[in-house]
Amino acid sequence: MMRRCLLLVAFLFVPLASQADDGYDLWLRYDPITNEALLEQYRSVITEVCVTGDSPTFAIAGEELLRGLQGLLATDVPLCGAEIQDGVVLIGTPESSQALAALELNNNLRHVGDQGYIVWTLTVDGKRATVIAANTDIGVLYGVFHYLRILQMGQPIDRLSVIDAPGIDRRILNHWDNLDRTVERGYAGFSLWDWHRLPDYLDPRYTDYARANASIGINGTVLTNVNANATALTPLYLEKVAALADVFRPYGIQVYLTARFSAPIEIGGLGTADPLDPAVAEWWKAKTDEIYSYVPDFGGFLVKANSEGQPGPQDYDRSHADGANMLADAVGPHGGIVMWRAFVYSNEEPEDRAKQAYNEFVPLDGTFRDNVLIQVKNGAIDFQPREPFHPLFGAMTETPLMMEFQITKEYLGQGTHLAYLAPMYEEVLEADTYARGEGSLVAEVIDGTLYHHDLTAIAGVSNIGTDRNWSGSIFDQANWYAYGRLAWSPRLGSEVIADEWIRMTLSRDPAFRGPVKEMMMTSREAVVDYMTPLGLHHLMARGHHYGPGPWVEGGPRADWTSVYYHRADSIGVGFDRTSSGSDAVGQYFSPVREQFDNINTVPEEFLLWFHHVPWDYEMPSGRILWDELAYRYDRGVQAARAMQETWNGLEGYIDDGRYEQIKAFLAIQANEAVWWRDSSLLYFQTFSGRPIPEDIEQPAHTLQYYMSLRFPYAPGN
Ligand code: BDP
Repeated sequence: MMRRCLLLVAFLFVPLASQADDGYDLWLRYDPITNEALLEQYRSVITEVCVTGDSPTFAIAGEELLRGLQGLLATDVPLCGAEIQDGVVLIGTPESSQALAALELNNNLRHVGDQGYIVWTLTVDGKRATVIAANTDIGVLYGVFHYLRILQMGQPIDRLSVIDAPGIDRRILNHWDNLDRTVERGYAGFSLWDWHRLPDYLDPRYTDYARANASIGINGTVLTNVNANATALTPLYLEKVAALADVFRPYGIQVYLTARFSAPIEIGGLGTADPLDPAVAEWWKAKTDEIYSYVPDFGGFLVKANSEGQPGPQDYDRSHADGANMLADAVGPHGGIVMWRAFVYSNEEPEDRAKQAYNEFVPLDGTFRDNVLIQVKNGAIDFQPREPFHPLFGAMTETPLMMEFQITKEYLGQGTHLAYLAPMYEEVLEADTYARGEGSLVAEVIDGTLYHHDLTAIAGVSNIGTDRNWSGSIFDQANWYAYGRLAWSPRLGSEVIADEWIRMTLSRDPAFRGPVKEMMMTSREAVVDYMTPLGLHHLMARGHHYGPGPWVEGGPRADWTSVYYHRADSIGVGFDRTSSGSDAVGQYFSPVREQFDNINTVPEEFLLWFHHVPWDYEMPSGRILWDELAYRYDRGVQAARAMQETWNGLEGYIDDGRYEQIKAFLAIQANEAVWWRDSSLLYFQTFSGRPIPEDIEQPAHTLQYYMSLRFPYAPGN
């Protein structure tokens, strides 16, 4: 009955060219399974592959399945013939396969929507089969990746009953890529988008990029920087955008662009960009129609407006809603959306920066078009090593909010430090806003369940560039991976994800996996400790943000200095955001508000975020604050050294190329942790006037030395 089996072209069976191991293959290595018993078991369950559809996406799914099986089982798995055999892996939809239609899977497929799938062990035409079925071909592709992950995880496959669908519909990467190929806050080389050679030259990496993203369920990409350039919207560039969209489409990836709000002036020849001016609205409509003529499934616009010098509706005394709605009306008829960023704060505004986004957006709730999402960073300041969840989550009931995480580690050690970010993402997603009483998690705001929104999305600021290993460092690949996995399943634990990534990317050897997982799981906390312990934040160097700069003051904006945030003086340190200070706590729901407001109940990790605390304040440990601060900084250093030591003991488990790079980067991290600790303590000591506890290593240099360091060409600026 399997007459629709697709004959895949023969080159699929050619072994992959062996490459120098530079990490290019990411988590899609499909290294042969070496456990003989497992291998035998898998080989007995899997005898052939049947691809029952014939779209480009089906072809990709079939190719991936064969490629994965060939790698993992170290044998060629044939395609099925007209009659299927025991052990067939059958992929398709009820439309593509009569056999699947006959199985009456519809009841189950009803639950998986247009992106989910089932992976089931079934009897098909009297034969033992593994069925990967979905309602759409993209669902099938996702199912194939899930199935291959099961094999890579070494799990049993003889009685599969997986049913899975994404928790969030739009899972998007935000590339802060400029048209000159520099990447704002990029630490992995230049932009992948070779604009100058597009559309005529299609770098094979575009395909590999799409494949890697599809493997973790990412289905959208904003190609351009939020600090936008209107040139990207001109025909010359739209043709290039269309070429990329054509490559990405069969992988289920939609393209989005950033819209520079002043584009009607800059490339449209108008005298204004006032969103309520009919000529402006007309211009955007025409421009949007033009974009859709190039990219029929264009996703929509991401907009940074009236923030950090970007133009916006407030330049014309209009609101964010006026601006967003004007664009929403333009993309709406085409099915597009607008992602309007809440990352707005103004230097002219005397209000605590942490409060400004909430103050701007909450009053606008209910005034946005249905196809507008507000894109909110995880915390109210800016992607710091640790921030309390943004008070906007839960505070807007009528408007869908989407999460913006940063995958690139602008504030967590940039291109070298190991900081596995999934625990940080998880911490925020699992935070309870109490917006509708206990159990109103941030994850439920984002996945639409809390306020019943159908439009759901999540964004991660990409850490991908032209470096051969994509992310600049091997461990940073894990953050791309983890972002995708959490975007698909926001409640999936960070430890599970670490486990997957290690097995798929590095090694399946338990003697290796255990210690490496431990390194990953403790890494982000180490960074918090040696950079910004106890709720300190925004203490990095000016501009490039590389390295410590707690002394940064003066300059164009107070809210771009460190002293604005730590407020150290002879009495103590920390930002008083309590009800008697800036009252940022007032933006949270009870009882979170009261918990943060009270120095006795505020979680220790947010102490100095919300409170200005005397140097001699007695901490729960029994130490005074100053000593505790010193121990936290030192704890971070010790943790960085411990990671280094662990890794140094793991030589031989993976190839030398990746091993040595990781080793060198961990050494950089350990050194820079010392730099952060010593310079920060020397600086804060000028206020506390107390000695660094004797049992902590004393700084090797003076404060003046640390303050004199300059890095004029640090990347990503
Ligand atoms: C900050 C970055 C800056 C971005 C800004 C943003 O330093 O480069 O433009 O966020 O998100 O963290 O708009």
